[in-house]
Amino acid sequence: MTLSNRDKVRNKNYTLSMKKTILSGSTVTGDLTLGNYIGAINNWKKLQEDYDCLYFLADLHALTVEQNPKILNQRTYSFLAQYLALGLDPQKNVMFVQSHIHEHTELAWILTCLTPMGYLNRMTQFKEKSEKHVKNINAGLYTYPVLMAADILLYQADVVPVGEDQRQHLELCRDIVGFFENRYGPGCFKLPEAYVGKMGARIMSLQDPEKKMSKSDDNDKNFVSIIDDAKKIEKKIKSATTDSGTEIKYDPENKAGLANLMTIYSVLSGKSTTQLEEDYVGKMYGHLKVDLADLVVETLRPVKKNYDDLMKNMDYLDQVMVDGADRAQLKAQETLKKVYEVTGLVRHPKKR
Ligand code: ATP
Ligand code: LTN
Repeated sequence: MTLSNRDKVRNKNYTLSMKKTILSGSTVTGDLTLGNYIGAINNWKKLQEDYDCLYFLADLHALTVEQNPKILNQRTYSFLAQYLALGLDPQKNVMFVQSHIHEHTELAWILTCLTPMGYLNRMTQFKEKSEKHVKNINAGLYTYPVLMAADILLYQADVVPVGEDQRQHLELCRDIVGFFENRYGPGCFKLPEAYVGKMGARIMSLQDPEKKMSKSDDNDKNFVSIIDDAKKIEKKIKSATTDSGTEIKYDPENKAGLANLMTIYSVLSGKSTTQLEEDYVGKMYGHLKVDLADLVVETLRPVKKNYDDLMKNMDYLDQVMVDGADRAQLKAQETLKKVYEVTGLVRHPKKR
């Protein structure tokens, strides 16, 4: 499969589009979970109709924790197939792999030199990840949000749809624009806004509803991966931790586990949590779990089928990567050129 002529024309006009630009990505670790789907990719899908969207695979960010090289390589293809299987359209969106665009790391370095360590010290994700990976607290884990800022600023993104956990990184990105402009003046970057969905911005772990569902969790009972088989999904949802009460009521403070299941149910079914409370009057938690398991299995069944088909077509995945990288790089080069000019770095004479 290749891109249509219509799309090639669109690519050419890419930088002339009047639409706002959306950019987001996901670290290439584990497999995408219901949390990633509900908190992020479901929103990306809705936005692809009305914005110029760039969705990428953050493989460089994955290196901040130890990776098996062979698995990282395979997982990058698997992630692209998961994005596509979830309904992201490579004709409507620019989909690419972060490490294919060297401008990300170049801009990240320039921004690193402007970012005070005090700001990085405040990042809660760094604190959490360094507690989890005590034997590998590397400088990349620390400067992770600066690379993330470079990802966003290179493409002049207006809006960045993320889950709640990334809001702090977005705020830092906006601060970094300020540091840059104080030193070099305005004109290189847009100030991006975070877009955090109203519902499901923080899906919690199934066994420990006090912490967020995370795809790199060591205990796989804590998450449902979007490519888990039906049996696994049923088992994980039915064994999710809930309190010892019986009334089905949406109460995140006192019934965190149940509220989490109801949030998942609500987003996937389109019913409000109040509607769910009414539907389940007089019923037990077990009833809700059985229905939710069915809903999740049915929602993910076509995703898994698409995913399996895509993984048999590596040439197509390569093609999507190449097209995405070509389109992304045009924009990235434009921004980096401006940055080189204002910072006083001499552009390679043949690349001016
Ligand atoms: P890791 O375990 O490797 O840190 P993760 O599951 O936290 O991975 P990311 O790659 O960091 O996932 O995030 C991809 C996107 O999914 C981000 O926009 C993030 O905010 C969102 N996201 C991640 N976890 C959740 C969650 N539990 N609920 C809602 N959104 C989430
Ligand atoms: N850190 C993000 C992944 C990510 C990202 C980005 C998201 C890397 N670069 C730029 C939005 C914009 C995460 O979700 N863990």
